[in-house]
Amino acid sequence: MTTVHRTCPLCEAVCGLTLTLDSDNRVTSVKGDRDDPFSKGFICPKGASLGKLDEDPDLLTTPMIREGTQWRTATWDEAFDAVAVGLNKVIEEHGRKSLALYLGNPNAHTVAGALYGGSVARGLGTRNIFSASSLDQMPKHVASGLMFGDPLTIAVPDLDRTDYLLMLGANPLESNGSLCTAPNFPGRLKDIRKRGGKLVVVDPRHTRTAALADEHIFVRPGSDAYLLFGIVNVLFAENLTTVSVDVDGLAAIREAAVPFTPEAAAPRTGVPADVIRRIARELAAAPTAAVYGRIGTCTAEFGTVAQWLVDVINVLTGNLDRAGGAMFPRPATALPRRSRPYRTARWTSRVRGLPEANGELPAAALAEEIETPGEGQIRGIITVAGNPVLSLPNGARLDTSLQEVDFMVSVDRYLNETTKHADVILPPPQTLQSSHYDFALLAFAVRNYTRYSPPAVALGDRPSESDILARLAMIAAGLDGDTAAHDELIIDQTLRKAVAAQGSGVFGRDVGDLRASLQGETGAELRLDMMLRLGPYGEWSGVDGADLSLQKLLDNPHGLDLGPLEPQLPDCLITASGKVELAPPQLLADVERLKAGLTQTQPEIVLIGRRQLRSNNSWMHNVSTLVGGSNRCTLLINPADVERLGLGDDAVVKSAAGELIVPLEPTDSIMPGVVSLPHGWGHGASTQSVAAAHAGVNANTLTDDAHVDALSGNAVFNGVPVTVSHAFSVS
Ligand SMILES: Nc1nc2c(c(=O)[nH]1)N[C@H]1C(S)=C(S)[C@@H](COP(=O)(O)OP(=O)(O)OC[C@H]3O[C@@H](n4cnc5c(=O)[nH]c(N)nc54)[C@H](O)[C@@H]3O)O[C@H]1N2
Ligand SMILES: Nc1nc2c(c(=O)[nH]1)N[C@H]1C(S)=C(S)[C@@H](COP(=O)(O)OP(=O)(O)OC[C@H]3O[C@@H](n4cnc5c(=O)[nH]c(N)nc54)[C@H](O)[C@@H]3O)O[C@H]1N2
Ligand code: SF4
Ligand SMILES: [Mo]
Repeated sequence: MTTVHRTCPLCEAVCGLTLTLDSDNRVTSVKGDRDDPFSKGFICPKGASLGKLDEDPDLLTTPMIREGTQWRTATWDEAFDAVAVGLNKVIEEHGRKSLALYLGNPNAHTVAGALYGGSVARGLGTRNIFSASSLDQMPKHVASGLMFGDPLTIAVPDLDRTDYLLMLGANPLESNGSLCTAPNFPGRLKDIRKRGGKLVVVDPRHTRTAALADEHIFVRPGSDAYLLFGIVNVLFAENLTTVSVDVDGLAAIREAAVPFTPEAAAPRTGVPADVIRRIARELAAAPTAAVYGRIGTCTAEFGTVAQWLVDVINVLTGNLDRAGGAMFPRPATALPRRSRPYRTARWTSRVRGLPEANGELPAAALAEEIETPGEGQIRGIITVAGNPVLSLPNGARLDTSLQEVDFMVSVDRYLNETTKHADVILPPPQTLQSSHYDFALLAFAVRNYTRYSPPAVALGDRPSESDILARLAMIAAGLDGDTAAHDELIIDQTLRKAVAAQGSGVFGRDVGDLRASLQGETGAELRLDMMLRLGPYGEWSGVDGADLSLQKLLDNPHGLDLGPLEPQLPDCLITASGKVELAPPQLLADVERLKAGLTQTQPEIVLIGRRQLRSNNSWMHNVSTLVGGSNRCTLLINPADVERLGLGDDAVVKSAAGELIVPLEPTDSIMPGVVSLPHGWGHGASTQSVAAAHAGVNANTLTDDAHVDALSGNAVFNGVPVTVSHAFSVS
């Protein structure tokens, strides 16, 4: 028996886990790590199933090559050779413009995704870069980029100190939180109330999170921007603003808010005017307060405007960048990022002209870019840790269009709805065979914190996922040789920049000496060590007493608390004015569209999504301990709608994009006129035995790739117009 302590890689809560392994390295128990200073022993059913996940017999353990409709196993050399041949053929025939990359959600959790995802993109040399970000939080990046100058400078609610939390479109009791890294999110919410604070939840559904709150406000899907503008309007009208940071554009935002009186916002949002007024007053009066908006507010028609207004309110109530308000984390690996203010739409997608953001094109444009002939038509695609057939709007269309590509490579654990279209599948090792560091998620943590998990189980003769991606990057770029050279190049470039930067803790030092002192058994570890040392707590930071390094993390396997969030303004701003931009022109321009929507007639029934505690987007439905019970693909619907529409057990749901038959789950917890279907299901044709037995349907048959948030190109999953009618025959 051995005991290992690791970070759970399965969601954004980054819980510490304590696992015991038997002599065959099989997991015999998984518990929350009580000595982790951040998660303090918290664990959820998914983390507890980590061992089951690694033992899933349907996991791929060797590369797979498809020959017609048949799959065969292959050696790693064979598989990489096949990738080189396939990619080069596409490049020769159609050029690099015809290549594409799709990076899925787990890239935000893996070391490989953080350190090598960008290398694959650069190696391909194409603008057809897509990721789950434009199905998720791109509105937050764009709004933050325009307000603060950097799309990764994202303010998170200071959960542990706030007196008042207004939370819109998030359900952390199921999701465990997002763009707000907080293990035991449920406990942290309960603590707000215990210390006499107030929690208000805005959601079209009375969720488990809403049930925990002091107040739940039903809102019409897709209307958060109106509600938030209503609050801004009241703050100005009643002279409740207390701006405590340097801002640009105060007069412009005041002016923009004029049409959005509570009375104007009420019919559109379904929230009574007096409630909007009261929430504005409460936010202004609370000793500290934070507004936090997540998926429900992002994946909507006015996602970017809503995300902007969240932080506008945080500024206007004096809560941006102060304890108990909305604050900017300072992660241990933070290195200087950009020198120029953020811009979007530096290029646009070929077919529909959708804007680039963060160097990516909207994933909602992927299918049309594959289908539409002409120069730049996608002919070769790599997917890494993604299942876009189930996660993209109008996924059914992508399912068809992927059959058209000449060559496809997938880096994935499973043969699934997406990877079945690949020519070559390259499987990453088990989670316990992988090292883990949350490069992305610790930048959104509600406390500054760091933890590293080296592999717990030896890799054997399998490559790590970092090696797989580094190799893909080199093949794509047409480079031969050792992947270690790739890491050395990055280390060299980073160190050169650091020694040349005035004010850096290593200014003027010798790059060779610094390189020689780095520790690590892999290129990824060397790079992590470098980032930790150069970062704000590192031994090369120039800060007295700072001594963070990889070795220190290895010596502290339960992780290290780096203290509560601290004010970061104005140092973290990269805006042209050097101030917080309250009224960026692009956002003001979209307000005109928003205004027009105030009086538009609304569809009778709209679809929203939901997340389920024992599920993880599309890919944890093959673990028997997690499926079944409440974890089912059903359509939540208000009983009044069931009666009004004369529905039975199942119903036909139709949208502009497609149609489905789904089992109904009538419940008072959802607003009349709103139905909810979880995404990630639809495993009917799956070769994964458990998932196929709990197939469900693909919610993204109904969502529409034709509609995106205008500013970010983000997919719209919430507020999709549908009709629901009686299903006559059910097979
Ligand atoms: N209707 C609707 N659709 C949605 C959403 C919604 O709310 N409603 N939410 C959207 C959001 S927020 C997101 S993030 C996307 C997610 O969209 P995707 O990222 O496309 O989908 P996932 O289901 O997360 O797929 C993860 C894939 O990675 C594989 N995998 C798991 N771990 C690893 C690993 O360590 N390495 C590798 N290489 N592969 C791994 C899994 O087998 C799976 O195939 O879905 C979006 N789609
Ligand atoms: N167990 C589990 N955890 C997960 C995931 C999972 O699939 N399962 N997925 C992970 C991923 S990829 C992400 S991005 C995060 C997301 O984390 P969350 O943002 O917390 O996502 P959800 O749980 O879907 O909660 C979104 C809520 O928004 C509500 N909503 C829908 N439309 C609207 C609207 O127009 N306005 C408002 N105000 N509310 C609306 C929905 O009813 C729902 O309760 O969760 C992550 N964690
Ligand atoms: S909450 Fe998230 S990080 Fe924590 S154990 Fe569950 S899946 Fe893992
Ligand atoms: Mo997500």
